[in-house]
This record gives sequence, C-alpha cells and structure tokens, in this order.
Amino acid sequence: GSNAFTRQQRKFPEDFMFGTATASYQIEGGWDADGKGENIWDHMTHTNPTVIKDQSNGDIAADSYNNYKRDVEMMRELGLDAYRFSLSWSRILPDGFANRINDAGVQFYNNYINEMLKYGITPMITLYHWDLPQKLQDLGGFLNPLFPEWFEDYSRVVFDLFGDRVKYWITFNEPREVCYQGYDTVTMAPILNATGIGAYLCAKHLVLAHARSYHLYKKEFAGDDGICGITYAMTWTEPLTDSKEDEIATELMRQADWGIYSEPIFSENGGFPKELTDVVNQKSKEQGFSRSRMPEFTKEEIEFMRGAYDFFGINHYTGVLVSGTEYLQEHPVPSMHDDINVGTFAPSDWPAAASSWLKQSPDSLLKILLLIKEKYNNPVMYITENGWSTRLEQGLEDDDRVRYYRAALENVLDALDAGVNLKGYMAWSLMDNFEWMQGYTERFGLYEVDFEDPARTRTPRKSAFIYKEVLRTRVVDHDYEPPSMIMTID
Ligand code: PNW
Repeated sequence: GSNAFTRQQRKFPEDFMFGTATASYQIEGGWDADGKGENIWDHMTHTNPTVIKDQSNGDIAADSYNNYKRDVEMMRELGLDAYRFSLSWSRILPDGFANRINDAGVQFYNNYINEMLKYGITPMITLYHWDLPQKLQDLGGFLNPLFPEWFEDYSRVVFDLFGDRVKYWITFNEPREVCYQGYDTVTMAPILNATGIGAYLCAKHLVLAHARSYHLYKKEFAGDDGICGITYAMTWTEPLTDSKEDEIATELMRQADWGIYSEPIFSENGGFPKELTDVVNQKSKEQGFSRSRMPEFTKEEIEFMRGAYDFFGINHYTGVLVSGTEYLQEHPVPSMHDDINVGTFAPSDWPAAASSWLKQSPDSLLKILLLIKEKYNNPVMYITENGWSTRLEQGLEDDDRVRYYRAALENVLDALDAGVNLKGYMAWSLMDNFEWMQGYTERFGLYEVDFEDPARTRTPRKSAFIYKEVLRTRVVDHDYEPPSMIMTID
C-alpha cells in the first residue's frame, strides 16, 4: 500500500546480493564432450524423445560449455553481484562415483568460476539441479538407501576442487520436483511413476543426503565464511474459503509441496511433518500395506538433520488457492496426490505467463517470505529463483516480464521493511534455456538465445535493461524506460 513517491524512496541495502540463476542441463550442452558421463536427462531425452513438448533436448542447449566467457560478459553487462549456477555431476564424475574424476569437466568449471571472480562476481553453486548420473539411476538413484553416501562423496570432490574460491553452496534445487515429479509421476526425469512410494522414499534419502553434505562442508571446508543451504520451490498456497476443510487442505498441500523436505532440517523438533505422516500412515493401513508408505527416521538421523543449514533458499514463481472439497481430480491410488487429495485454483484475473502453471499472484512472494520468517524463526533467506515465461514470438519487448519483476522486487522491499532476514535475490534466468518437459517453447531469459544459430547468440530483452537499472540505482523506478536496446558494460 505505498504510492509511487514513497516507493521510489525505498532502497535495497548496498550489501544485498543481486544475481541471476541457471542450471547445468538447461544451458551447458556439451552432453558428451570431453569425457562427460550420461545423466538422466540425456538418457530420457535420447531414449524417449516424445516426452518433451518439442522433442528437443539439452545436447547443445545454450552451449555455455563453449560460451562461458560470453555468459560472464552478460553478468558484467547487468552489473550482477552474484551468479547462481549448478554443476553437472556426471561432467565431473562420469560414473557418478568418486573413483574417476573427469579433468576436462573440472577445467570447464574452473574457467567459469575464475572468469566470474576476475570481475568481482560471486559464484553460488547448486550441487544438484536434476541431472543425476545415469549410472546411479541404474542403481535406483534417490530410492537407493546408499544415495546419501554417494552424494556425500560427490560433495567432497567438489568442495575440495572449488571450495577455495566458492563460499555459497546449495545442496539440492527443489526437492519436490526431484522426488514427486521424478519418482512419483512422469513429469520429470527419471519418470519413474512409482506413485505413492517414490516421493516419500526419495524425500528420506534426499534430506539425509543434504545433511551429510552440509556437515561435511561445515566441518572440513567452510572456514569462517562459507555457507551452505538448500532451495525449495515455494508456491504460495492459501485456503480458497475460510472453511475448516480448506484450511486443512492448505496445510496438507504445504507439507507435501515443501514441508516434508524442510521440516526435518528447519523445524524445532525435526522429522517429517505430522499431519501428512498421519494421513499416509492411515491410508497405507486402509490400502493393505504391512507398513506405512511414509518411511521413518532413527532418533540419530532426526538429530543429524535438525539445524543442518545456514540459509533457506526460495524459488518462487506463483500461488494457488487450495480447497479440500472443490476442484478435486482423479489420481492413482496410492499416490502422493491421492494421499493429500486437494484441489487448486488460480483466479482468471491473475495475469498468465507462457507456462500453464505460472500466474502473477498478488504479493505471493512477500507472503512466502513472511511465512518462513514466522515458521522457522527468521532464518537467513535467499531468493534463489524468481521469474516469468514468455513465448519466443514475443521477442525482446517483454513488458509482462518487466511488470512481474517490478512487483516481485517491491515485495522484496516490503519484506526487508518487515524485518525478514533476506540477503539476496536471483532472477530466473540469465538467458533462455532448455525448459525441461517444455523444451524450448517457453522462455525465461533476461537474454534471448537464438537456438537456430550455431553460435547461440544472446540478445538482451527489455527486462535486462530494467533489471540492470534496479541493480545500479538500488531502487525500483516504475517509470524507467531504457533509452536504447544497446547493452554496454559500465
Ligand atoms: C524451477 N512451481 O522449477 C526450476 O528450478 C528451473 O529449473 C525451471 O526452469 C524454472 O523453475 C521454470 O520452470 C519450478 O510449482 C518448479 O511453481 C515448480 C514451480 C515453479 C518452478
């Protein structure tokens, strides 16, 4: 509730960290270059191409493997403080295990990191953004109880290789997408479709793996200034009506979406969230299982995970209204969706992006930040992704993206005013990239990438100039118009 005048008075703190984010499989290409091993996205797109909307893949993607200097040049054009990117596990360890390190892959990341550092850009590394080595998937991937050990071994290799220069680490990007979409459904690799089993089993091993990696880092690599966290897809959810059913439905949806992955680490008591566990225990019994589909932790495991964080990472895009009685859908039995059995709805007056799931929901970023502040005692937070999709035809004039970013950045200022312990903001994404099951049909970039051009030429959109001006002035000026579309390094 602030007018244009007071808005322009509000400034981001000088040490607030602004950046952009990307992920290895979505930008790198070089899928089999110089000794890289196959990962689950290589495997799925090559053996099962029709699961991708335009039957494309990330074989070349934005070819950042060969364009890293241009990528860093774009970071300099925007005036970024930081850049969040992920490591391709099988580029570094082709077999997934730590027995064999691929020197060319290590060299690529050293080049990328050193080029950023040369220009004072802080690297923030995600260890895992969805591209599991296929050889580990062949052994069950996240469903194998040894997964936490494999992840610790991989973590040790990369902390050892890059930890001297990199001080910001994220173990996992979006556990729900890894576990629920990858293992409970067919909407992400490895499209396992182990409904009602996959998500919960994966959740157990993912949070244990996070804690192993975190403790290893803090004990042996962090020194005085290294920090490690985990990043969640935080869709804002609120009850459709003020009925008791909708309130319960909203809480269950939050627990299935992110609570199951965050409570073990951030809550005071640790372990999986209670209401969801009760529902799954009850349903498992009714369905004739001899034990609950919700796995258990030992007391030692619960203690090991509890408090294993330096920050809470938030990827935020949109919100939904949740109902326990309306908009319900048919789901396989058992499945995580059947367990929670909730309906969701987005009002038609919320502006729509190119992605079917993405609507501009009012003040949802602020609401998420306030919720985490309350729920987890105001932990250090980073917004590690936030962004808007357009279609290619829209070209460089992306006024809807500009509107979305300005609204989000106002929410960041509101949150800082409200005392939220928020330290940084990363826009998704620096450039167009392989948008998973949607291939190249949806574009999230501040820079457009020409995927028809062998050089993968990158061109700034209007939003790039707007973001740059915010970073330069530390204010959100709603009237600013870029004087030209010519980008320079200032
Ligand atoms: C993120 N939601 O996924 C991913 O981290 C990126 O790799 C991806 O390209 C980007 O968003 C855009 O899709 C999301 O439920 C997963 O709102 C779930 C949601 C949003 C984004």
